[in-house]
Amino acid sequence: SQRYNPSQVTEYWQHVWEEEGVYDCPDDAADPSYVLGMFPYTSGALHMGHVRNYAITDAYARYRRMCGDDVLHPMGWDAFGLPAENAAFERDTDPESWTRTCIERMRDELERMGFGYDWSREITTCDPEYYRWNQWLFTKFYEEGLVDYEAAAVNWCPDCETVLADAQVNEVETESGTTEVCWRCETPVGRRELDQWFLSITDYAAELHAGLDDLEGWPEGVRDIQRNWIGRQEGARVTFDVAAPSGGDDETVDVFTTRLDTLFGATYLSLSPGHDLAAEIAADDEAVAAYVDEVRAADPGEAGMSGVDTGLTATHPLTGAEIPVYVAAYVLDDVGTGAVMGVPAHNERDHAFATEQDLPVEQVIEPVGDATADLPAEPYTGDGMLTESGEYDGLASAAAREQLQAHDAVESDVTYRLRDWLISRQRYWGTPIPIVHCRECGPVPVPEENLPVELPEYVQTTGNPLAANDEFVETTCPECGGPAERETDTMDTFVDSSWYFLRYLSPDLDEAPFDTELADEWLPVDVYVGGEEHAILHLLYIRFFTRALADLGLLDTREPVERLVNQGTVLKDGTKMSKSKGNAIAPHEYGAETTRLFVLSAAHPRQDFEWTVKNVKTAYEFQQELYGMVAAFTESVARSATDRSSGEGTEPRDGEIETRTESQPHDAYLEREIDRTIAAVTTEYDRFRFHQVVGELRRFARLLRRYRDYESPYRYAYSRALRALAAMVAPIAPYLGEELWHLLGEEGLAAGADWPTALHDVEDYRIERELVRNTLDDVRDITDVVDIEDPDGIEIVVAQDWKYRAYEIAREAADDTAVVGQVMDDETVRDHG
Ligand code: ANZ
Ligand code: ZN
Repeated sequence: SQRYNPSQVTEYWQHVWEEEGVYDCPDDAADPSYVLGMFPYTSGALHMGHVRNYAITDAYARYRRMCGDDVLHPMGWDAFGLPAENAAFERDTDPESWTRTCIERMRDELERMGFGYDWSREITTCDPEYYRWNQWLFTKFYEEGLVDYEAAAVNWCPDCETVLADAQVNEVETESGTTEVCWRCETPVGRRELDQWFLSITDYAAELHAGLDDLEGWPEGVRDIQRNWIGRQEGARVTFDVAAPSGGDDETVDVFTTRLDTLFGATYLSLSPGHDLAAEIAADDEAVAAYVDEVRAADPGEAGMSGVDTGLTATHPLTGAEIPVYVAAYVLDDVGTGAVMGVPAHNERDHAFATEQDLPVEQVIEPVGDATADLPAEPYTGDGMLTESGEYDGLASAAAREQLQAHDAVESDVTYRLRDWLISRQRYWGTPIPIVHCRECGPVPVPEENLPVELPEYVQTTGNPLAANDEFVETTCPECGGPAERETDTMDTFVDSSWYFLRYLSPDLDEAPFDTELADEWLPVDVYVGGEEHAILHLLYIRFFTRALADLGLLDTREPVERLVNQGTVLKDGTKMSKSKGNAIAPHEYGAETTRLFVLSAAHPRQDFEWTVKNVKTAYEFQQELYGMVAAFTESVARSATDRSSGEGTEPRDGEIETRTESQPHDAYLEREIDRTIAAVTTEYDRFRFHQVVGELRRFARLLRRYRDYESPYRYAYSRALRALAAMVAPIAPYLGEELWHLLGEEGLAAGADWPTALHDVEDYRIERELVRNTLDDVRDITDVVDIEDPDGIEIVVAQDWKYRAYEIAREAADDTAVVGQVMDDETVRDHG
């Protein structure tokens, strides 16, 4: 029989599709459908993770296109970043040349995989035409007050010689406890004090948090990760009076607490080293000044439970007691109010600090129920019943938190764990931050007409090549015209990817980063597919940017993505497939289409799966099977036509099939099965369950084969079935689909074929299908549908209409060919009614 030769057809169809521009997306779309995969970092090679990611979006885009939508399925390059600088360094080239080479290679690989993109919309973040808009947006954000320039103790990677965002610091377990390391090179992270640029994502903390509840199209897991990252905490703000330091005015200090019920147990107050009052005290107190400096210079964790007594006292707002005021490193500058009330009896850190500093531990919460306390040796951190708390004694913690809010010194408050986004990077290969530092005017944004600030040619240095480039640095102030210096920090590359999905809409627009009207038409992105590792950084930043852009009046939408799909990992030999582990398989090793088919049929997109050659082979054979079926059919049709005209008989030959032109009663069953399969496959595509699509198609092919072997098929129904099969497999295996379509005498599947439709109402079949699926495990239970006894073989008693379905069930349950005979035998069926 005929063999399908994938490598021969791929190039041909690739060419045809390109000629016909089947992936071009019109601007004025009647039914816009925006299908997006996270654009790749330009590392130089496509890996199996990319292939899986893009196979998912491509299948879905093709499916929606066949359903009649105008589908936008674009691709671009996340092209800035440190690895290109490192690669350039190692290869003695420059980041730009390296990146361009990588892009060429990767685009070629994507095309050879048969992924259908509208390449006219390709974007590359290292193009000045792109990053100019990063700079433009930065200056708009600056005008809106969404940009801060602050001295900050920052995470510093000594190996990458750059600042790291909080989310780029990973905690790893070592023998000496947990260590914070760089996410990229795993070097232990140090601390530095530098002037840094921040984007005020915290302005949106409340909205970003609340919005998660409505993101029903996002996996619950990702929403939870974002919720935790934003870290909303309900609590209270308590105001303490502090006696004036050295003759000044009296002060108040606000603390934020989640445990207002422990207020009576506060035995000291502690300020962070960056607190305003700490600075004020340090001005006159050498010991405090020395301590603050020491902490600022220290690496994270190094300061431990150190602290310094300021000699001042604060007045407890309820008891009137005077309690000491400390400055302590464990109190963080940018959390809550930067000050805490110390409750050693009920908080771990306060307990540790009190132990170190010899401060009193006063229990004010009694455990209730089974809980026990071991005070003062250990803090009791649970809720309980109040004691030693005056009129609040005997109250439960929750009730006390509520009632204490009524006090004048207390105000209910909410804080967020989320920090502002540090975007400064001391590296070359990124978007230059468009700021000029003037001695007179301070930091001044580069005016719009002078954008982009282009990257100068690369010169290799240690540290930041921009800072070493005098020609780049030396400039004049846009405000006063005096001598000034250019900012040499570049932007975190996550800025580039925070709005790239908008640039695809109008990639060549010269007046603005994107066309607002088009954005309102196309957004939110209907489906966004990518790895789960982006749950916080990228996927939070796009939500922040979208809101900030909406507030700038550039967008209507406040949420960028309606539906999010996080694909699982491709494993090999039980571990993640990767180049560094030496277990990677190149995308083309087994042929583009076989790989796509296998990757999509292996598991639900969300799940991890194991790469096995056996299963790759199964995918390959499935292609052959479908091709063989269609080829045999079209040959036999052609043959019978010739035979008729030459007056010969119509005996079928080997591998060919005889067809009927007259319908018989049982052909209605096949018609129904075609409808049922279309309905099922449609549902599965809608749900991104491509593995179930393949499952349905396998089942369908099996049924067609049986139908064909049982009696010569009814030509009309059978060819309809094969056409539907070709159309339904096409989103997943586009070359094969197109080839089958062509064999069947049709034209241009990818270029505009409609999604197949059921001829009859299929609601019943859907119910039937659910029933069958739910009961296959225990087929004996569905006595109302099939009555099964089990002597040697299995006997199945079914109504006429159900016989093929019953066959399916029996086969899956027992895989016993004896059953087939029985079920297929109309006599048997009729005998049992
Ligand atoms: C008093 C108290 C008593 C607290 C108690 C807790 C337990 P968690 O603990 O993660 O839920 N806090 C507030 N601002 C801080 C800062 N700038 N640096 C370090 N710690 C700070 O976070 C809430 C608690 O973190 C707050 O509630 C506060 O300590 C501490 F039995 O106040 B608590
Ligand atoms: Zn100036």
